[in-house]
Amino acid sequence: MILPAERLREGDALLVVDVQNDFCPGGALPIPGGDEVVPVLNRWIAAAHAQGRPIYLSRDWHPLHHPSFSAAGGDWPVHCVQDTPGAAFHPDLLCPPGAEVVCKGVRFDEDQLSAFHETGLARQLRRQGVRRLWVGGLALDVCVLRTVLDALREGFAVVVLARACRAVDAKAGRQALMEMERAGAAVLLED
Ligand code: VGL
Ligand code: ZN
Repeated sequence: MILPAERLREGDALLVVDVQNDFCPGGALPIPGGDEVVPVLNRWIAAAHAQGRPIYLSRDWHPLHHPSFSAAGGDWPVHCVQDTPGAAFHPDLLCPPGAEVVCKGVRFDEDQLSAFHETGLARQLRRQGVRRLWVGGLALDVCVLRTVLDALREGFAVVVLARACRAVDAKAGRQALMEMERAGAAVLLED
């Protein structure tokens, strides 16, 4: 087994997507096995922190009236409302000092499924000299997919930590992995 610390290099950063209570079992929009990504991601977070690599944690951070909610004609139940327990990161997720939080889904007029969608993240990463992103989190077939495709479009190399992701829909999750690979991402199946 190759440890996370042996893989992260200069120019690498870790991006953890939406590991929040509402996306875990018992939450408002539970993803099967969503909480199982936490111990896997914690190993990567600890390694990145120990090596001084940048760590970014995105969070879905919706206003109370958000266009993605079904009451407004959107696809989803009410979830990840700002400052509610459901919007908090999973309590076991490591959030080391220096980790940056990226808020997404804050707009009143449209959803932001990608952590890059009008958040300024690409520019910030370039400013820090980041060239490659290691990405895991929730949900594989929704926000991880959109985030990874945007990262590739922005010119970053991407490694998807498949074991650190779970999908809303298992079949869509497998398709998402193939789509990200086709777009140029590497998919890491072990660790
Ligand atoms: C997400 C559905 C709605 C996600 C966010 O983080 O994957 N999914 N909002
Ligand atoms: Zn959302």
